[in-house]
Amino acid sequence: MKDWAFTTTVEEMEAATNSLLETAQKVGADTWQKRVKDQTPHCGFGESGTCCRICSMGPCRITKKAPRGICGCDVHGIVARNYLRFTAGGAATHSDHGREIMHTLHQTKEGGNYQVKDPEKLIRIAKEWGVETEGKDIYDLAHEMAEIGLLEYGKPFGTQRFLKRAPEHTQKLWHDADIEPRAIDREVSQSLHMTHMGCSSLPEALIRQALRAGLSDGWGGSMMGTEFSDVMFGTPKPVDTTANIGVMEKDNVNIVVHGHDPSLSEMIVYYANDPEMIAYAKSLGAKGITVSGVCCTSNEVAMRHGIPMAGNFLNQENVVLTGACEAIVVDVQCIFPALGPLSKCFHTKFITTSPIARMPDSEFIQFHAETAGENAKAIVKMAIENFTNRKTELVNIPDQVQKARVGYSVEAIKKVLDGVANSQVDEFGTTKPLIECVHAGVLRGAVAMVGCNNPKIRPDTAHIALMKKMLENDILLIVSGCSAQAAAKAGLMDPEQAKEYCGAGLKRVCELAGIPPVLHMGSCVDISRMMILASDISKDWGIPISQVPVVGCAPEWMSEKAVSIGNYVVATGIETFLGVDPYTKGSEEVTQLLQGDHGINEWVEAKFVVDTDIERLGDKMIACIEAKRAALGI
Ligand code: BF8
Ligand code: SF4
Repeated sequence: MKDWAFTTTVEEMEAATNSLLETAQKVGADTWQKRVKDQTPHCGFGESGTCCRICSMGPCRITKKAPRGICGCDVHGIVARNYLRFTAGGAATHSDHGREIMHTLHQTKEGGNYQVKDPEKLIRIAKEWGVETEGKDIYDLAHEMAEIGLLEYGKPFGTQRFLKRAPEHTQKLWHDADIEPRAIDREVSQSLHMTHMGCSSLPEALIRQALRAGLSDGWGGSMMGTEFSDVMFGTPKPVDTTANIGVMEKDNVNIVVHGHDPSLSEMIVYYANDPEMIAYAKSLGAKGITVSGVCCTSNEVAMRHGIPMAGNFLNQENVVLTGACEAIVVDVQCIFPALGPLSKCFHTKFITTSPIARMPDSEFIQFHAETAGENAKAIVKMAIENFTNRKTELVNIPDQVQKARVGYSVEAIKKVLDGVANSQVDEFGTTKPLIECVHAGVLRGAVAMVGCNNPKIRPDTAHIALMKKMLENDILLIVSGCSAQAAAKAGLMDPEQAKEYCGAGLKRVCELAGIPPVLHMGSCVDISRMMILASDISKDWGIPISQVPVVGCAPEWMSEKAVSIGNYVVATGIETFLGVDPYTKGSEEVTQLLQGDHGINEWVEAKFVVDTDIERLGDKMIACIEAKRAALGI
């Protein structure tokens, strides 16, 4: 076994959390750790997906004695319907985030709150979409592209524009399986329609639609979210930052941004750096202003500005429990309603900003693209003025920080890996150096590790254990979402230290390219970046995506978004490994469709592998990568 002495272990992180839980007890605050106990054991029908409440003749629960619901639907129909609804919720959520980004793009103007920071990328996408760019003002082009992008949500005919980015083989599989996503809203609506009482109960049809709805997210809404965020806020490049709870600073005004949409956090970061604001903070006794992040909003601003990452999903209460958080500012998704009452136990302002995520016990400052500057300034000011209300006796910021290098967009990965081999690079670089490393066996393959934390798994243990196992086996990691933050908190993105613990091949690649062995590709909508990378590798290599030694993994997932992601990753031809069951075990038929050799595997050349034993899940991932290598004869 390797010596991972430099890393912050899960045990150390837990000890830090425990010291914060002592404060919680002192102030009488409720925490998720306690609520999990209150909710355990969970409902067995819910867990196996065998409860139906989509009409008021029910709820119907399937047992041996009662094998059908009142309408006659069997367990397979009920489980598959629940699975499709789960997917549709996620596809809607990611895609609506993408839609907000397109609306923001429509508001861009020279000298305005939002501008075009990567005009080359905008022009590149415009050309891809067949939009005339010659002689056009960049803002006219941005607005035109925003309108076209918004039509992807509701256009009456045709399929998603970005599907053309996939290898032809993949496009053909999608076409033949009848899962090419049409308008995004249509796929979500149709999923709800199909699962309405008295519509589909045939598992195969429901699972097919789950793949299609997932694809409308990954190759539609999420991809637009990612690509046009890059256009407005810049395409990420490698940048050094820090991670874990110790990034909060005792003597500074601490503003924590949480959620997903970078439109808000970009503005907060901008005004927190405003000399006028810093001077104001100093006038009230602080040394400065520290913005740090939680969840995917954190990933967005870390990737583009090196803003430190305070923690991931199950750390969101911890930032308030430090007693040093002046404001936690949230936009949408993955925000615990618990933050309202929790913030009331401290001086913390809990500021909600989106009509999509309204919560009790918060201060609502609606964020509009037109007034974003004023809104952000008001929020930063409110946080500064709250500094003097701190209860100093409650302040406890555990001293845990790790260095992390982040910012690996597809563009950045291609660029840095050109340092490893002397391949010919075209205008935007190629994935050939990466392919050469995999071909030669210097790298055995790659794992795209993504997703959340879930109290069903000791937080971060699965992410970190699996990552270590992969690194030791010369398997490169590309990561996003809360998985990325788990890696950063542990120290696995430290480019100096983490490489020491890799297998010899991976270590060499890291040294030559100057990269950490775990590459932070962004937030969860940025899993679309991984799809583009996989497609480019497949095209450059000349083999289908399903033959590339790459697998996906979400070991601690919890949200509907994660299910939608799982569907589009698998549908793109990437075998996907889950450490938490997606509420399908109640139906053998649905389980076989998703996990067997003769279900979705026959349509898209990949399937799900579910194993709640994390050690075994890791072994299966390595075996899958090695089997792909053997099949290629490498
Ligand atoms: O979209 S990984 S807990 S923060 S859902 Fe949420 Fe899961 Fe974190 Fe980002 Ni993704
Ligand atoms: Fe029960 Fe059928 Fe209504 Fe579902 S749709 S609640 S199974 S009667």
